[in-house]
Amino acid sequence: MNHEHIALSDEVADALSAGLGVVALESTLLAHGLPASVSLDVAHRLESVVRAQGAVPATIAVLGGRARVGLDADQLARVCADDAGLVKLSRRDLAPALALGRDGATTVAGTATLAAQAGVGVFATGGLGGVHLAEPGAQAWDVSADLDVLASTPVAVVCSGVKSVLDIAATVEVLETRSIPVLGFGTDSFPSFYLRESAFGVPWRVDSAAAAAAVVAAHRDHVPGGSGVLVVNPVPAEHELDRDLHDRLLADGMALLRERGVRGKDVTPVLLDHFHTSSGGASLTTNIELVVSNALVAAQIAVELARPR
Ligand code: PSU
Ligand code: MN
Repeated sequence: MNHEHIALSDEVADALSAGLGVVALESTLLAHGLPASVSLDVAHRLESVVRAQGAVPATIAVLGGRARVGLDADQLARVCADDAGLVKLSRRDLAPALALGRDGATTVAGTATLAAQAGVGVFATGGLGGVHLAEPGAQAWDVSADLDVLASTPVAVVCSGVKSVLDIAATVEVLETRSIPVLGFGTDSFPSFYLRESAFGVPWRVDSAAAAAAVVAAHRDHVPGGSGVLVVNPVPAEHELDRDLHDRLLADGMALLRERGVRGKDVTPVLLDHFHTSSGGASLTTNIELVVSNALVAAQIAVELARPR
């Protein structure tokens, strides 16, 4: 496989050759997960949080059929523009977007794929995709490609668990079957994005970035298979969504999906938009703050991994 389809920014290329910590950031959460009114500000905040820890941010997107790892100001603005019309790119969409010269925002699956190819081993996002809830008694077929990609891509992903709109029990089982280490970052509970906890525990807990980095390095060096590692970091307590509001939004959101017959890659953006508009912005603050917190933790882990050991 050649990697000529990937263009690294000078800053990211220099950081990688100097062995500095680099953190991949995804573009789907900017282009499809947040309203355009805030996404460029969030993009800048994420990059500055990473820099403040001494790491280099590498926001990833496909622009004009070229995979970009590290975006300049114009490219970042293009990803966040209201009328950008970027396609949501999972791993399966990369080849069409590259070959057909399209613009697209990469999901966890798409971003992790390109990050690993570029040699970036740490990645921050909001919530990992997972197994969606099925109708009672039915088999759930909407399983995010994020899970399969993480099972076969050597990247450490820092996220706030999976969105509470998913079937968390099923998602946790798939993570176990696919042999993906899950590390609770200062928590014993698997977080559910808007909420710090879920009904499910984590198999391992770490209480520092150094401990998380040691596990990531041990997994990479000693466990065959090339899978990723999931570091789950709960939203800061002061930004957790009110539980009753959350439960109401979730019930309404599921009804909305059924009514409108929403399917496939539209499910997650439609649900997030419903949460953000129906909560009067409360869930938006939660979403932004959890992503910022994950970028901070990812940067600390990347810096630890870059230390000579
Ligand atoms: N985290 C957020 N907002 C988002 C996402 C994560 O705070 O929009 C995106 C990620 O790109 C993730 C995607 O890969 O949601 C999951 O989409 P799906 O369920 O269609 O696989
Ligand atoms: Mn899906």
